[in-house]
Amino acid sequence: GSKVVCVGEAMVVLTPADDVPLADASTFIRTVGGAELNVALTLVGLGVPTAWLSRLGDDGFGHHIAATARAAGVDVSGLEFDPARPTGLYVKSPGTAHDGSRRSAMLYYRRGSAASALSPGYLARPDVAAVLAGAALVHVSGITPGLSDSAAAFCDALPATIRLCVDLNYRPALWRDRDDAPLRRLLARADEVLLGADEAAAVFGAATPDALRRALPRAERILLKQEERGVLVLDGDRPPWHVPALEVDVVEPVGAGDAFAAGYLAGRWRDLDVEDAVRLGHRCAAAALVVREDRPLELPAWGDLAV
Ligand code: KDG
Repeated sequence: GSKVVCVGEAMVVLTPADDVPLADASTFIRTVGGAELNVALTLVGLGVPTAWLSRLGDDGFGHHIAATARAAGVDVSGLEFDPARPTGLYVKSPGTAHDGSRRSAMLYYRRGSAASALSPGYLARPDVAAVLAGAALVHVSGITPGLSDSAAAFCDALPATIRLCVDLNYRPALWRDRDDAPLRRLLARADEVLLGADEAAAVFGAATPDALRRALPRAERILLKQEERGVLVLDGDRPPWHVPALEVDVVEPVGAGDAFAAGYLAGRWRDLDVEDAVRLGHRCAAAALVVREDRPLELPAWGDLAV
């Protein structure tokens, strides 16, 4: 296969049009979000042939998401529309993050969504099997196994022969009343794992190279993201090495991890060495950090990888 195939829930995103608290907002800007769709959209922006697999409600929001992905050039031939379940939604609530910062809180309206009904049966659809047959790599986040029991079974049923990249994307709210064993299984079979140091500590109790290599024995490569300090690369038997991030004035962090993943995967897809691919990831992440939007508005041009 030659495509990158991203798999996971997309949602419509509503952001107050003015920078006012949600309680006072009457006008909203509608965009699309969801970790794997964000990755897919940035990948096509970087010129990588990309497909996105998921389920959407057979409703206006679902058709808007599909049209947005299709117009951007993402292969959406494996999407399934569900007449019985809605498209998920998330709302940004400016300046109300629970940690007391000025960050936005994210309010999710996704329980029972069409994507939460992902299941092994979806994988058996001929159009989905055809997309997977064309995959050079499948990218999925740790959000997907947390959506429901059937979505966890879907992750377990992904063919063992595919090359898999997992971005941990730890969402405590999804795991509060759910056993995280499916998440651990997904990570344990991944060829490439992307995770933040805080997420590693939350899931594995430690973020040291030794602890991660033990917890992720199959991973050929682990990218440990250390916020503004950059990324620690654990690559096979080589000693860990560090690739510093770019210094930027952060406007809104949502989506930076997805942009990083897309830049890194695009670099690898284009046969850059790991270090240059991580650099490209950093540049895409920086471009997402300096805008309110969840995805970069401007992407780095090829042939211009000096940091
Ligand atoms: O990484 C950005 C995502 O967090 C956002 O798009 C929403 O997929 C999402 C999620 O479940 O948090």
